[in-house]
Amino acid sequence: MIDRTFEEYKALLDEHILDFIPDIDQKSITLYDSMKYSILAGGKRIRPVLLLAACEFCGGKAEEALPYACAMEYIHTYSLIHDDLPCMDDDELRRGQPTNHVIYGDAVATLAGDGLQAAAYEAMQRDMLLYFDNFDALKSRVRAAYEIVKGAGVTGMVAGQIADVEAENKRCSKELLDYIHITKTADMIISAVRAGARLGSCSEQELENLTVYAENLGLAFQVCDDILDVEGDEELLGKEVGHDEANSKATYPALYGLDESKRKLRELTDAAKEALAEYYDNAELFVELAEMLATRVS
Ligand code: GRG
Repeated sequence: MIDRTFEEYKALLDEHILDFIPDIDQKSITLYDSMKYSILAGGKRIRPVLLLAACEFCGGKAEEALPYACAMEYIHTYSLIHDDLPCMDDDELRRGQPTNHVIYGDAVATLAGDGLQAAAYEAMQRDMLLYFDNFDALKSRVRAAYEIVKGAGVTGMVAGQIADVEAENKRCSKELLDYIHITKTADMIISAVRAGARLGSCSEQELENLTVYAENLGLAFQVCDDILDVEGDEELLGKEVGHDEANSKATYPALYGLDESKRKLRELTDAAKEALAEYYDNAELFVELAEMLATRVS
């Protein structure tokens, strides 16, 4: 049962966000500092909050899901650090702060991303080691970790990133655009929700409904990001805008125009909400989050 708000889950996450980074030797303190810099730079924490909420929605305890929620945020943060590098999107502003490589240089920023990714896997594996004598608890943790690793992996986020890089300055079909958006962005949102559901020992029906919600929310998230890159406020967003057009990126507004992109965003938001309609009194957080995203662009 979800009985906390988005802000309360975020506060719980923030309180523990550094707990699962291993104690680092003084000789590699620069690595720790650069990882910490981006982790504490002020992300919205949407993916880990979704994970914690999905866990409680299905009957689990958010506190027990923290290693997985933090792992999710470590992976997401690594992907942003790498995406901002000069060899990728070459961005100088992220979460309202100079990007990691602007502060620490390209080599350290690359390693900060690598370190965060490794810390994510270590956090989940270390937690699993604690449950060898409880097969049911171990099973849900192994399943949750698999959801996360798969969403972040070479058929998920990394596949989306390579397709995105290769689509730059080229004509992009609608089919390819959907592939990029689903893999690069939606898969991490789907994996957050599914991992949380697994940790809460979900029923098949709950998993199915939550998955449909997350598929629609994930795509809506990227369509919203595309629209904000055209008409968003740089100060409010904490990152540079106009980058997609300048880099000839494949985006919804570029292929469909702004009006049609906004119509699509509304359609996806409604479909996300509809997927959880039968849980009306327990799904408020999910519904509000979908609506909050859609209203960011209106
Ligand atoms: C480098 C393997 C690799 C992947 C990078 C995340 C990503 C893939 C690219 C970032 C490009 C981008 C802006 C995608 C749009 C969706 C997205 C991931 C936005 C950032 O997520 P938010 O808004 O960020 O949740 P905060 O900072 O709040 O965590």
